[in-house]
Amino acid sequence: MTLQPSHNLMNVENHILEMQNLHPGASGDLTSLLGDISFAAKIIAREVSHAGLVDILGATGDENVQGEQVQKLDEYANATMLRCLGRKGQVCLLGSEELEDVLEVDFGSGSGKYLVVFDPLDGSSNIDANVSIGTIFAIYARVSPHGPGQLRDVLQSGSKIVAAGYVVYGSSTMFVYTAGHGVHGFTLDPGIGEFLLSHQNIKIPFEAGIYSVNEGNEPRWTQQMKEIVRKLKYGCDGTAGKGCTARYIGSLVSDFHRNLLYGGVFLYPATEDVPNGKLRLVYEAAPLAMIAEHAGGYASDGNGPILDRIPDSIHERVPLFIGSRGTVLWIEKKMADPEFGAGL
Ligand code: P6P
Repeated sequence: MTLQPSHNLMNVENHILEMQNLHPGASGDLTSLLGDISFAAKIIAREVSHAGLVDILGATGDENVQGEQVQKLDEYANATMLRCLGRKGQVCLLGSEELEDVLEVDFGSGSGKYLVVFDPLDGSSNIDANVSIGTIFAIYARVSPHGPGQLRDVLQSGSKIVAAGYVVYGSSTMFVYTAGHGVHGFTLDPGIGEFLLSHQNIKIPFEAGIYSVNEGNEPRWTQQMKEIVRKLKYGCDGTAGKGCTARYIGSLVSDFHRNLLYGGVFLYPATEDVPNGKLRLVYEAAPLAMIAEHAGGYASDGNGPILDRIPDSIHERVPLFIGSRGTVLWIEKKMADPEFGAGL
């Protein structure tokens, strides 16, 4: 009897190493950086798992650069990512959604060739209700010369992302990433402290069976957006019952992860009062767009690919339509049609 590959236990570190072997001459810096991120994820997962048991729930009373209440777990996750990343000189810059400015990193070597941008704990307003939350990250190669990183290293389009991923702290903790060779998911076994390969080469269904949007914002949508969402409910041919089912957790990583596995589309449109949408291009939309596209999906700002957008600032917000390729392309096409929804 021969051992079948499917019987092999694969942890995330070994998987990343296998991905590195696809790049002869790779220095190993990206591999060790991804390993540092998965290490930070395990530490954050431990704190999230017993947040209700220690006095870490609730807000710190501070506000972050986004003007949002900083939850103690937010602070802990941010500090953990900063402490774990770039310890070995791989990094020239770190950018956190929780920090106003990027952090130049130069542990003396000044040669860090990568930078990491991350949202340390997205969906944190759900923490006290024990709703699943997540960490989002993306790794870029620097464009500035030797020395500490510079702002222009961050203001690159998502198409330049070298690796991206997220951690979802839910009924189980999962680490999902791509380094350009498929999207792969790992489930944390807390008993051994390892992320084990559980979802190899994830592919998102071409058409959405789920739509995720905050319908409470509907009164502030354009007529066109109202008609787009109506069509999603009734099926694109208008037949009631043939459309998508609604699922909205209010935690981007959780909504995205479910749609990635089952097929779905997440929408956060611009509204009259939030003309650029709510979600951040650098810290949320671009990393997830990289994942979506490498799983066969698509991400749009309503006009074109999220991955083509070059940020003007590190906290720039964008409308976001992400998930099943066929459905997101249909939304983009309808948004380009000035007649669509006009008669309502
Ligand atoms: P709304 C959480 O605060 C977050 O940034 C995302 O995780 C989530 O998708 C979105 O905001 C929810 O926003 O306006 O629907 O509560």
